[in-house]
Amino acid sequence: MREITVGGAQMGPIQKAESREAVVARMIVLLEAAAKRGCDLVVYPELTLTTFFPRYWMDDEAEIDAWFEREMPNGATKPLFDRARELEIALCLGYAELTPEGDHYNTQILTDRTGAIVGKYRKVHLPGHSEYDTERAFQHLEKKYFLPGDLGFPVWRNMDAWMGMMICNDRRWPESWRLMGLQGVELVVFGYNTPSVNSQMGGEGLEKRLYHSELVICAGAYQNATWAVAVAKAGDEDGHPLMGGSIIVDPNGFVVAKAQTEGDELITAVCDMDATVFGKETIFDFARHRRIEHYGPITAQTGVKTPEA
Ligand code: CDV
Repeated sequence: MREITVGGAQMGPIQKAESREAVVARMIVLLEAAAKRGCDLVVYPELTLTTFFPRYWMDDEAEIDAWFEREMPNGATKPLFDRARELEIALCLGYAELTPEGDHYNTQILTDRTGAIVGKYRKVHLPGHSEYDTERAFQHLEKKYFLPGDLGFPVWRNMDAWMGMMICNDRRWPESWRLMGLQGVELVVFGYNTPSVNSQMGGEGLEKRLYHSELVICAGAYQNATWAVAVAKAGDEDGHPLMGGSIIVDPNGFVVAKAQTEGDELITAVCDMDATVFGKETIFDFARHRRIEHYGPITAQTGVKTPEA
């Protein structure tokens, strides 16, 4: 058995005025709880350190850049990294990254148990729009504030397991999962900020939004015989509700732990990496069963082309 005890550290709302230091203090409370429950790895949400700022239209470059981190760890997050190192707990957390070249990404990092960063992922599937959209109930400006990720979907050897990362909207795309599945991924970790309301269809309802999230995570985990840890930032951020529903899913696609609140809440599960082996060697033995001669359009085209087009 190769057991890793994983903690999903769901974060409650972060208001626009809240400082990174205050958020990090909350993250450390969850980290301490994770230590008590024997966690080896703790996963935090997408853009953990701030409110979900892509809902706000901003033109001023300095105002935009204030939401971004120029290095990781930095002054605000050092206490988290220090405490994690003392507790020998690996971390995964998302943040807005501003590179020395001036590029902006929606980023997530993975550390080992010594606090060293072993992996970095930049969100590939950016949802939303780049221009102000008068038709929406609220804005979702990820395409304005971030570049699409340029690092692909790698996996990393960490704690004797193959780990991969994605961020939020990536979970809805089977391609994200498969690219890591093709590298033998055993544990996929990610955070999300999903509004409780569909900005383009107010009547959709929270239940359906939670269902779709769980559906794609369970399917991705099953179809690639991998564990998955999905962690929300949830609750009401300055009048903008985000859904909770953080889950840990096993390689058979079953939910083994689920958050019950929309606040700071730790979910945990003991995940045996060897539980991925059966699926990988039987129904999802890719080498034996995949038929790549039919898959060309998946990388050759983006939009739909009906046969008569
Ligand atoms: N932060 C996100 O990527 N949110 C999207 C919303 C906009 C649908 C998501 O897929 O949850």
